[in-house]
Amino acid sequence: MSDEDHPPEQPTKLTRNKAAWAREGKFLTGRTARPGAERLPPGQKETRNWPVLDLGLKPDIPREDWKLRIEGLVERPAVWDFQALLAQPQSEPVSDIHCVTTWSRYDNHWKGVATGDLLAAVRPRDEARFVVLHAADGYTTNLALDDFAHPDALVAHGWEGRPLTAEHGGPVRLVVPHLYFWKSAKWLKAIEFRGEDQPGFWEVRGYHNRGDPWREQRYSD
Ligand SMILES: Nc1nc2c(c(=O)[nH]1)N[C@H]1C(S)=C(S)[C@@H](COP(=O)(O)O)O[C@H]1N2
Ligand SMILES: [Mo]
Repeated sequence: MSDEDHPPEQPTKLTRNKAAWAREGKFLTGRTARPGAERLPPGQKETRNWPVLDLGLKPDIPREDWKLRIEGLVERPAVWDFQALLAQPQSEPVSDIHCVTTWSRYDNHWKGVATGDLLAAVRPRDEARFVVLHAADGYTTNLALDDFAHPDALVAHGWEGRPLTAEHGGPVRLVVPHLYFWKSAKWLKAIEFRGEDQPGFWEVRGYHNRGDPWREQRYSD
């Protein structure tokens, strides 16, 4: 974790509840499903609205002030402002959200830079195996490089034809739809490429290191 990551010191009610759920295995059904065979992963329910879940700090970052550092084990480290983000190839994937608290939301139309295009721009070195996402509220989450590079994953600034709202992590968040949504860091400020894994905010509080909803990887054992 870099010196700049300062998650809230006082556990909130939500933080305490979610850590307790991890200890108890709340929401686990014991079933598994194959992606493609069923649309809804085990233990999930479809919702039509879009719940807001975060640590409660809600940074308010104007697009003009937003910057993304892309650093660590890459050939071409970069700092992108919003204009630089828009100058990259833009993708508009459609994907489902699966939150570990059991809601799923279908058919989200995103706009942003596919992680594959970001990787082509910064060129991870051979030793890079993991990614840590750093957010403006002090939140962090970790991904294997292969999960970060998933064809549906993107650095998103738009949702349903509009700018991504601040409550959902705007101006810019990560979206990694094939994993539980806690891996999709809101208010993204840095992407760090590493040789060693480094569990993030929820991963050190009992959540699964990978978080595959199809295997119901909600919590670490
Ligand atoms: N920066 C940041 N990103 C975050 C979080 C957070 O607290 N801070 N919470 C995660 C969790 S637990 C979930 S379920 C989703 C919720 O995203 P939403 O509020 O857009 O639904 O954001 C994830 N990304
Ligand atoms: Mo979550």
